[in-house]
Amino acid sequence: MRELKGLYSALLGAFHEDGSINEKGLRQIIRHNIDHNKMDGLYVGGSTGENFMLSTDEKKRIFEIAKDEAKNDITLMAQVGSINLKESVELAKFVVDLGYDAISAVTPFYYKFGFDEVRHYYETIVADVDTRMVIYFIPFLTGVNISVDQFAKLFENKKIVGVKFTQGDFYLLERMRKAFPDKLIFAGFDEMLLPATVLGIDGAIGSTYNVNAARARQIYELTRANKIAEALEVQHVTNDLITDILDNGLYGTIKLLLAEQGIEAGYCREPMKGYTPEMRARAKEIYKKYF
Ligand code: NAY
Repeated sequence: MRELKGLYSALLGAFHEDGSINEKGLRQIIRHNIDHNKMDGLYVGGSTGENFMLSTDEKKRIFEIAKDEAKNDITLMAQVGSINLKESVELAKFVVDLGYDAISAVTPFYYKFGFDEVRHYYETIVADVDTRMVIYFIPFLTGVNISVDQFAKLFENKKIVGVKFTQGDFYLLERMRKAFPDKLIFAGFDEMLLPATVLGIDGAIGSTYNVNAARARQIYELTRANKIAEALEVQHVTNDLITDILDNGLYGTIKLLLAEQGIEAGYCREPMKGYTPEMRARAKEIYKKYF
């Protein structure tokens, strides 16, 4: 079984201006992450992949393209979560058949699901598939919070091996690390990679790693080697970059930065906005400043 620890790029979606999948661009982004960025893994179908705006067939096509392009060159984790539980079950089976190394699922969102419903959701997704599940915990977007005691209940299922922790609450992260030394914890906020690494994460999954992989690797490795002051210098530059990216529009700007490197990352899916001339110009400035 393949190791799941390490640094993953959250794979961007690549779309044509009309919103259809840009397969050529998607393949270029995947290769860039493997050959140039030297990532340990790819997180396919997450927020960064604009997954929640896609049809089931489009999600399947992206899972297929990623596996076809990456083959066994990199660890592949597929985000299959959806508030349509039947779709999640179908996607989980689909990616396991494709040979993905693990699955992940966002907590069910929009309705105020109780914990029993959240637990039923995860148990149902993993029931008929022989794979490892990483819970996608991102309360700032879903509104769903899970306590340490509730995580303990979810982790009773041996197929549920970890959590992608997109949360800035370091007290909770420390409590989780202490309570679950054998579960995998992946940090989900790139701007907090250093402190999360200090607390003993097993890896990280991020959107900005598509363009900022070398600095992310430095932060991760320097921190693990206890060279905190050096790691902090790199985190400072990284956070200047992330602040500029967030100000200009997160996924669109990452795509424009990839375009500066000759990668056809394309457009974002509507209702995410298109590119204004100002946004394109600002992305060029950001590229010159940091790369
Ligand atoms: C996902 O599913 O793609 C992720 O959650 C990856 C983690 C990213 N979170 C989101 C919501 O995009 O990399 C982070 C994030 O973009 C970055 O830290 C900037 O805030």
